[in-house]
Amino acid sequence: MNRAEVLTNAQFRGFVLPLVVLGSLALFLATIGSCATNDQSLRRETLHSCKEQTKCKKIPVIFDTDICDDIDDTWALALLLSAGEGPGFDVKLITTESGNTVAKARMVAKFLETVGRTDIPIGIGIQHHNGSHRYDVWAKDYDLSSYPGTIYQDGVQALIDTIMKSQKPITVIAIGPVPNIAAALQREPRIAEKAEFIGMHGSIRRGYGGRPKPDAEYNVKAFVKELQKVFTAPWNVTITPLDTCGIVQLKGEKYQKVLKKNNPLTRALIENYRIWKKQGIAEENRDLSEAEVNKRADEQVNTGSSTLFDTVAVYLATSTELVQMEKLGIRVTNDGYTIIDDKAKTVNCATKWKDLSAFEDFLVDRLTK
Ligand SMILES: [Ca+2]
Repeated sequence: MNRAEVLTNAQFRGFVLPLVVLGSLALFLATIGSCATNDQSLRRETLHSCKEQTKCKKIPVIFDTDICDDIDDTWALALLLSAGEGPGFDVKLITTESGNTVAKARMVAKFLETVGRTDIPIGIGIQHHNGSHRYDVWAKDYDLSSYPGTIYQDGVQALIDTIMKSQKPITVIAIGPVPNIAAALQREPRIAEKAEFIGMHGSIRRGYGGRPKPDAEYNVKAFVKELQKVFTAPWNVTITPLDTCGIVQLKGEKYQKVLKKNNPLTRALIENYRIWKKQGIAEENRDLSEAEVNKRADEQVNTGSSTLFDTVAVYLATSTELVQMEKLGIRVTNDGYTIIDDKAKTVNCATKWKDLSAFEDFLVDRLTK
């Protein structure tokens, strides 16, 4: 007869039960504590070190994109949806940013349907006009009402609700100007307590193309007041400024692997890249024949990628291993610069690559799995 069997009911209630209750309470508090911890980087490192995808917990994210202007958003979206080695994402919502956000939602919807991910809801962001964008022609005939998943007409409210209703902290990956996120913070400031922000924003010591002077980076300059609001909100802010994201480009064998992969994801990606490239060449050379535009676009599309700024923000949601991070006070100036200022709120900045080549490998592996 073991010890448990000789305990009477009274002994159980008086002695064991309180212990069980206390133990459960301790476990509950520990769980709450670990969920509430703001040390998202620890969470990311843990996830990054997990080699077997099936054993990894997916990172809950909201992806806020100004897709349809520069093509790097589509690369970032493809990376987000890719299922290669390492941790994956639990994409709770994709919101469209700035300009014609309805056209951008059509693009996202068609892309998600093409790759079989209509489980992901789409939120239409604040609309600034109903004109066209550089490569929205890819989804021009897509009927948004035919999207099998959920479309939220009010993307800002969808963003708030997704964060507020989530059991776990949400990572907001923002790869464009941030009017939606600023509006969400204005409408429901408590989202900052339940989320962290990772963005492709700014230029600390280097500008476009790695030049040794900062630039007023587009995602900042386009909506300065909104970014000031987002950076000063009481949440963890991490960015890849031009210093790191501005020098990412795939060429040679690495690029050829993606180009030749020919699965639904890479096909949709390269189709968009070709349209974007043709549109750009045609706009810059109005006298060129269509045949010549196509020839030049094909040559470039067959050779390498453009600068893939936004992909680095997606990477930072999984790990910071390949970059040098600095905690810097960052002030967003009214003319769109991100200046180091010790009195400003601290931002985690990826200011240098430790291993850019390894990041390129990560990107290629993920996209071609
Ligand atoms: Ca973008």
